[in-house]
Amino acid sequence: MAYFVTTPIYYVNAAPHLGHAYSTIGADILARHMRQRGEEVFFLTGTDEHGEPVALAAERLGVTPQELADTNAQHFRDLMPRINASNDFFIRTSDAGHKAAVQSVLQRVFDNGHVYRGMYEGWYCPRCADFKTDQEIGPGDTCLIHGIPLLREKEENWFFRLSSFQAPLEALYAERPDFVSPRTRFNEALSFITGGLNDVSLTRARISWGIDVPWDPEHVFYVWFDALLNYYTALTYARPGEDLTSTFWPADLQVLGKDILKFHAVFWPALLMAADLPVPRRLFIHGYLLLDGEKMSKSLGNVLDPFEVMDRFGTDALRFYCFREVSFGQDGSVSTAGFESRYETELANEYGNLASRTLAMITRYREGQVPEVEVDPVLVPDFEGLAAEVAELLDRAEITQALDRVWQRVRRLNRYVEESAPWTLSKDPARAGELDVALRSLAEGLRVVTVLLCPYLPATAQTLLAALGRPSDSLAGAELGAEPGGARVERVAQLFPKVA
Ligand code: ME8
Repeated sequence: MAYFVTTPIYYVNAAPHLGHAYSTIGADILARHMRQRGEEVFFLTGTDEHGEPVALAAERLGVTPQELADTNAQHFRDLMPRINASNDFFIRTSDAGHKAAVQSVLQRVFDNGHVYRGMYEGWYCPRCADFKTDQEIGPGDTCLIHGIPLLREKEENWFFRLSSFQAPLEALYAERPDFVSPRTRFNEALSFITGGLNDVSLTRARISWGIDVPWDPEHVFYVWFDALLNYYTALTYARPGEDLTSTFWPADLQVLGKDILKFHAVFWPALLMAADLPVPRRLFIHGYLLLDGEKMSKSLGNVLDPFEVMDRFGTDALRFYCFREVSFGQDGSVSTAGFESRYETELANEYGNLASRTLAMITRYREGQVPEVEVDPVLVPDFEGLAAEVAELLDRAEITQALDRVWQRVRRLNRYVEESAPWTLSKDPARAGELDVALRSLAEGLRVVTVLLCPYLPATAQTLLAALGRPSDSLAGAELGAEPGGARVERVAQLFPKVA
């Protein structure tokens, strides 16, 4: 089956920070898991380059918007291999293919009668690139997200008839209770819709950094419509000569932060309906990573540099930490101290030691060969149904819960090492059979948890599966006893060495 997963496309008004890495790693974990299940995956990420947020930042720096976009798009592109994101394409909204597809989809929206000319007057946040409704205005006419004064704008624009999609959107939410999750976000989006929808500006006349409106050369498209369409347009040109929309549209899962809920859960499905296109299957809305209790953001300047974190702890540790520490879907605090503590107690001591002890004992007591015996029945119930449970959780993008289920088994295996005490068994030749069972069970248990950890810790897991002599990462093999004994193992260097 085809599986299409997306991240937001990030503004190129500044360099990437941990918040961007977070969304991307979340989507990557799901993409990798689906590949393990044998699905045909397309994983998309990229950059949002038009509109006021980028134009203003370029002006402040004294460069052209295109120059700023080129520099920062490259930083985002560089982030992807550094976080080991397995994206199949990286879209830039300044790509010619994107521009052409945006013009054609929005021309269809126009031809379908969902666009009219009108006067906009109201409050606008240039950082959000958003026209604010009354509920979205803070004290003293400020932006609730950025805390900056809102601008009073009055301009003649082309409008999108969002109001006429109120009933279709209500029907969508009634028919598809899992369209948006977690549930709180579903309710929030639905109450925005039932509260009454106003028409929204589709174009801007005052800004030139954008995609030209085909039916009016004085206007460019409002950046949000240009940006939202990336999820669809990418499929039209990512593989030259191929139209991937027939295989991958509608998207199976769109991952995004709660700051952009309204655009994705309200504007986006309405826009697709207006263009006669199917709406995505699910949106998963995650929370904010907080630093010192505040949202980490470029405008607040309190960002944790993911490159620095990875230099110290490694990419896998960053991937693990973000989803272990903060439940995906909720807000949660991250800190350097938190990184250090989880790295040491969980990655190095619980998982790393389990791996090195298992490999060392097989090397020492059985000359590097996993005994060809059955797995200890005492462990079987503890692993029963685990892979199916993980798959079911990840179908719902419950990344933290799935990881927790696997980690419980890492801990179970550590207890098993203590219970079976292979070092004692090894001293008594009469207990060689028991030692065989213990070593085989540890190797097999370690293999199963490692297959399930592949999406989270791709590099470490691959190294370890190879060291266990069973390199396949297929989810079908994530059952205790799915692989026979007899593999030759190799010792590996410490997986999570001490951090200076
Ligand atoms: O909004 N915690 O781009 P953006 C968690 N271009 N996630 C965070 C985060 C944090 N502290 N900070 C940022 C835009 N993010 C638009 C999107 S999509 C068609 C256009 C993540 O660069 C999170 O996914 O401001 C959030 O939704 C996104 O970055 C916003 O990135």
